[in-house]
Amino acid sequence: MHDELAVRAPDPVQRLRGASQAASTMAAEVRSGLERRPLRDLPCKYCYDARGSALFEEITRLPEYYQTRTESAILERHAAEIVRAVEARELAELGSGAGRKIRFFLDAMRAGGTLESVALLEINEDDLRASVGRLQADYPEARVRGIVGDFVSDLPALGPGGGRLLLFLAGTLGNLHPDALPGFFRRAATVLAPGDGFLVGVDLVKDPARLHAAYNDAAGVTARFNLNILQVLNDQLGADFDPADFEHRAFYDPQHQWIEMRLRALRPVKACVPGAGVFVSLAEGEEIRTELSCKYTCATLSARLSGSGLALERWTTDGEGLFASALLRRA
Ligand code: SAH
Ligand code: AVI
Repeated sequence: MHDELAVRAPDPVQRLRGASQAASTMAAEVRSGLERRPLRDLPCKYCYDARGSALFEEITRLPEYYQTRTESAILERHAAEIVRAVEARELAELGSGAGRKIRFFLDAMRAGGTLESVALLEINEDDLRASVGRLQADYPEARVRGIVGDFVSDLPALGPGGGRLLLFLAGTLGNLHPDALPGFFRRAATVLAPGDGFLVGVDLVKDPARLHAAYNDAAGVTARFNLNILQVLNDQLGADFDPADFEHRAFYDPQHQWIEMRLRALRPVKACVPGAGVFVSLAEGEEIRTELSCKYTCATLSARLSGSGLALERWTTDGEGLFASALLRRA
């Protein structure tokens, strides 16, 4: 075909900001996190570069990491009822990652003849493009689009709701600070029309030993996932961290009912992060928090919903009470 006659299909993936804006947002967030006292922290969304996303996928297959297989079993059993209850025509997913679990819903909607469109909102553009491509190939009857963005600030990019089932799986909600949940739920309600559904995966409070094992796996994959964030700072902000100067630490805090993931300096560390305009000097034993993974009960999650415009309609758990699927409805 002559070049001038070639018609290019519109890009199904929308970037909300250019590379330089994304880089300056990252620089500002990393800087303020590394300057925070008494505990420095790094936003866990920066764990997910290509290597971090691949390591997360490896985590999902670990024997200790019960979350993925437990949630998948719940969704496999209940996806069709949920799709019918919400009368969904559009599926939208926040932090879609490898985009596998959404297929339970797509298959149910296809079987019911209601599938019209799919929207994925994900920070990792490569993962997002791969997922969009696979879903386009496997569900050609649906309009599939991807949005490269942050589910904390970019929900409006999904556009107005109506026949929408919004998915937020894996317990990723737990990676937000609990105090951020009411605001997050209020913003989610603005992209849902009355009657639309919001299905949230919730990792439940449980035996601390079980939680400890899930974040301190014997094969050391979670440790590599955690340490990778330093490599992300090296690659994207020109930092000079040596990951060998740090060790992975993850522990359950029963008072806050969350897992904290941290990096602990094994020796005094001096590092420069030129892209963020910050110089870091850490004493031996000093820690940087890299992730919170909050665990909930039905009661503690419900308390965060109050005043958000969303109501808990259904709470489905596995037989062992490890994980829950919460169906919220826009009132
Ligand atoms: N939904 C998938 C993946 C969960 S892992 C599953 O159920 O297995 C969390 C995903 O959220 C990753 O793909 C990560 O890149 C994405 N993510 C993390 N923080 C994000 C943010 N602030 N905005 C958008 N995506 C984010
Ligand atoms: C994506 N998120 C729900 C995972 C979690 O369990 O909080 C990320 C993770 N961190 C360590 N292991 C897995």
